[in-house]
Order: sequence, then structure tokens, then C-alpha cells
Amino acid sequence: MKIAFFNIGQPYIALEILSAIAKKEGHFVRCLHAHTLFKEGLTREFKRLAKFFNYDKQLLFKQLEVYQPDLIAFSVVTYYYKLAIYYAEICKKICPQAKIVFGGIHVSCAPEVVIANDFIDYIVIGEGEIAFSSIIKHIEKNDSSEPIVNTWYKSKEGNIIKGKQIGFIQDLDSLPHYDKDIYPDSRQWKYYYLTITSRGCPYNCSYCFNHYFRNIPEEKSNYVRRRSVKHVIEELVMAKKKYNISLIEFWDDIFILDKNWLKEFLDVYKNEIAIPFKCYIHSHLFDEEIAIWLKEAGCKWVDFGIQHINEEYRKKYLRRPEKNIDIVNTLKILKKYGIVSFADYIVAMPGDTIEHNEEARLFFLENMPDIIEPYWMSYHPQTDIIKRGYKLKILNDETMKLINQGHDPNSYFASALGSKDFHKEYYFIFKVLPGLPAFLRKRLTYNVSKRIPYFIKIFFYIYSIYYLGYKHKSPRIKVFSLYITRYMLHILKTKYFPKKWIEYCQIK
Ligand code: B12
Ligand code: SF4
Repeated sequence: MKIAFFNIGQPYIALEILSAIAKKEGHFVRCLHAHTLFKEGLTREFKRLAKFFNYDKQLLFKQLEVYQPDLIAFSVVTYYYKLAIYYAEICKKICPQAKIVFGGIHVSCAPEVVIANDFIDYIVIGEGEIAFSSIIKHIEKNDSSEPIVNTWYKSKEGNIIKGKQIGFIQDLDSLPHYDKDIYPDSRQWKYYYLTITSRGCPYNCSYCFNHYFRNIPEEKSNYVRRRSVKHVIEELVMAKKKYNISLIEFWDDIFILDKNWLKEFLDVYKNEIAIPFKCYIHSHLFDEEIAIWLKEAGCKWVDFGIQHINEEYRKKYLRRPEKNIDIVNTLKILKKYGIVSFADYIVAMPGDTIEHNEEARLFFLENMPDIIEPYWMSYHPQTDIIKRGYKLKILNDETMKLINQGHDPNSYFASALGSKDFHKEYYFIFKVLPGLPAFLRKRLTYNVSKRIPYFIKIFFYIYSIYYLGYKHKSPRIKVFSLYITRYMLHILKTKYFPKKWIEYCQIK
């Protein structure tokens, strides 16, 4: 069978694993890459530039025409749902015989909305490996109306057949390694190798998908699982050889979750891999011993969520267990061992007050992370925080529906509803604070920020991103400055000389 993975924006680990499975089962696999440069996302929206870089007609749609896949697979987060729908509809027009399957977090959280689209044939809810193989077989058989696990599909009569939600895959080592070769340009791994060693998180933060996702299966199964040290090292040894990688980012929700595993892994890592890496920690679980292990193994950066500084608010509305003292200690330990700290902070949370923000500003003056990453509150489907947003009338019946349709106007990069006043000033303050010289930090108060003209703010904003990025050798800056420039050239090359890439999809 000919399978096309339709990759929108950044690489998707989910597609990499499904591709590895499909290849193992003997199918043809191609990745059609719809880049999102200047459309939205990390580069933000610049309509003219987006048009200039758009290669849909010259490349993407031509690839579809020549490839004529039997199955087109999309992995969808809420943020890209609208774009995925846009492309899926076009795919169905160009390849009417192809079945279209949608999976991913958004699909798992808003299945009714997704299956309602005529041009989508199958949707996968929860984990997708077993479901995907079963869907392929189902298409090959072309008749049965048997249910498929973790899947909803439309029968020939137009009924929706819903499969059982089976338990989570327990043995992650039974899965193949991520197929990084599916992307047309695998040179990117040289700069930034993404991987995940675990699945699931034991916490239940109200704004995160985990508390919903863990309850999807009808069968009982462990949600928090981890690959063996051997399995992860095997992947990294291969990646090191194949792509000559220079930087690794572990995207596990909490990399340090299991101390025994961590120690065993880092001991092997520092001998066999020894490549600088970044990972995600949790201040509730972090201690000096872990810092020493991380440091010795080559960890240069860690990211962790503070999200809100008011302890009571954090516990009651975000369901985060850590105390402020845990955050202070985490920052101190990281500083002591020279590991760069990225602290995530969500602004414009429902019910957030100016006093909360002021509390955060004063906290940061005393306990400054190396980089503060403020994000706008983003209401994702099925997250409990939505209820609070609704109760406080930040959301209404109309906006509640929009969230499930991926039309939520609040994204990480756009100001949230109700953010017109003080939130945007604090967003600016948090972003630039670590980059300012000490004598200026205290002076950047809410009242001062309000008086700074927009164009000066933009200057400081860009300055702090680059200054802090270079100062701390942030992997993201490296990706932006090195990889994105090459990526833009690559896109223009494929747009104006698409022959080679169209031929890549010409399979008889
Ligand atoms: C790594 C990561 C990234 C990486 C890589 C992106 C990627 N999609 O792989 C980067 C940095 C690029 C990134 C960016 C963003 N991310 Co992110 N990211 C993650 C993270 C930490 C891991 C994702 C992952 O690879 N998991 C492992 C895979 C195997 O699991 P999975 O994706 O769930 O896939 C399984 C099933 O869902 C299903 N499945 C998934 N797709 C498909 C497709 C088919 C066809 C089938 C059959 C099945 C299937 O099968 C898979 C295997 O079982 C998750 C949190 C998490 N723990 O999942 C957040 C997460 C996905 N990100 C999130 C967000 C919001 C974003 C951004 C929008 C942030 C922003 N504004 O820029 C962007 C969107 C960019 C994008 N194109 O995805 C949210 C999404 C919430 C939502 N409702 O949409 C999450 C859930 C974080 C959170 N706690 O809320 N992200
Ligand atoms: S700790 Fe992080 S990954 Fe885990 S539930 Fe909370 S926000 Fe989600």
C-alpha cells in the first residue's frame, strides 16, 4: 500500500513511529511536508512572506498527483487542526480514492468534531500504533464493517463504527525506533535531534491534556511507561552515526521522573553518547543529586514549568503540587551546577490578577531564571481549566465550541481574551527581565512598561531573545539561526526546482 504522511509544520514523533511500523510491514511511505513558515506558529504570521514561501501548488499538490496514495495520515494538535482540515479536503479532491486518517491529541480530545468532516474516513483516539496497522488491513480488505480498536470510521452506509478503547501499550521497547528518514531533509537532525523515552505523566495539571488522555482506555493499564535504557541508547548510537547529531532534546513530559532509570541511563549516556542535551524537569522532583548526574552526562539546559507564582492559585486551580520553596531550590541548584534554566510561565490564566503578576515579578527579581518563557493561556479541548474560564465568563458557549474546532483565538503566541490590560505588560516584563542589567530590572515595573512605546518594546523583546539565546547557547536559537536559514533556502529551491521532489513521489 502507498501511504502518505502529511506533516504540517515541525516534525511529529507520532508520524515517525507510524512510518517505522508501516515500513516494517512492507508498505511504501512518503512524507509530504506542508511547512508553516510565516503562516503561523513559531515564525508568526506574515501574509506576504507566507505567500512568497508557499509551495503548495508547485510541489505538494503535484506530489499528491503523482503519488496517488491509498492512505493519507495526519497527526493533529489543536493549533494546526484548521490547517489540517484545509489540506485534507484538498487531498481528497486530488486523490479521491485515498482514505484519510486523522490521529493525535486534538482528535483524541474532540473526536465528534473531527469525524463530522466528510473527507475524513478514519479517526484514531488515544494511542495509534495498533490502530494504524489495523486500519491498513481494513483498507486492504475493503469490505468489513468490523470495529477497529481505538478507531472510529464511517461504514459504507454512513454509520460511524466505534472500536473499543484498549489499554496503553505497556512494553515501549516492542515499538520500532522513530523513522527520522521520512522527512525530505533529514540534515536537520544534525542540529536538533528530538526524541522521547517515556509516555505519560503522573500529574494532573488542569491546563494539560494528560488528565484526559490517561482516562481514554476502557481497559486498565499503566499510563506512565518508559523505554529501557538499552532501547534508548540503541536509538541514539544509530542517530549519532547516521546523522552526526550535535544536540539532543528529550521531550519527555518529565525526564527525571524515575530516579533509578535516570541514573542508569545517564551513566551509559555519558560514556556512549556524550552529546549536549536539554530535558524537562519538575521542581517537585528535582534535587542536587539529579543535578550532578545531569551535569556530568552533558545536560546543558533544562526547562521546567512554574506557570503561576501564587502557591494557593497553583495548587487549587492548576493542580500543581510544588511549593515556591521547591522552585527557589531548583533555581539555586541549577545555578550552582551551571545548568541553564528555562522557566515556563503562563500569563492571563483565568482569574489571574495584577497582584499575582506583581508577586511573580518580585519573585523573579529575587530568583531569576536564566530565561523566562512566558506563554499566553491557551484553552485546549477537554482540559479542566476550561471550566474555570467558563465560570469566570472569559469563555462563553460560542467560544467553548470554537475551542474544539481549533478556532480558539488564544494561542501561545497571541494575546488571550481578557489580556488587553495588565497581562500584556507582564508578558513583556517577564520576557525581557533576565536580559536586562541588574540595575534596570527593578525599574521595569508595570507603570513603566505601560509607558514604553510599542516599537521600543519590540526592540527589547528581540534583543532579549537573541541576547539570552546566545548567552546561554540556547538550542532554539541555534535552530533558528542555522537551520531556519537553510530551511528557507531549501523551501525556495524545492518551490522553483521541484522536479527531484516530485520524482521522489513517483512510485509505480
Ligand atoms: C514533542 C512535542 C512538541 C515538539 C514536536 C511536535 C510533535 N507534534 O511531535 C515541538 C517542539 C515541535 C512541539 C510544538 C508544539 N506543541 Co507540542 N508537544 C510535544 C510533546 C511534549 C510530545 C509529543 C509527542 O511526540 N509524543 C509522543 C507521541 C508518540 O505521542 P502522540 O503525539 O500523542 O501520538 C500518539 C497518539 O496521539 C496517536 N497519534 C498521533 N498522531 C497520529 C496520527 C495518526 C494517523 C494516527 C493513526 C495516530 C496518531 O498515536 C501516537 C502513538 O501512540 C507533547 C506532550 C506529550 N507528552 O504528548 C506536546 C503537545 C503535543 N504540544 C502541544 C502544543 C500546544 C504545541 C504547539 C502548538 C505549541 C506552539 N504554540 O508552538 C506546537 C505545535 C507544533 C506541532 N506541529 O506539533 C500540546 C498540544 C495540546 C493540544 N490539545 O493540541 C501538547 C499535548 C502539550 C500539552 N501538555 O498540552 N511540540
Ligand atoms: S507536569 Fe507537565 S506534562 Fe505533567 S500534567 Fe503537568 S503540565 Fe502536563
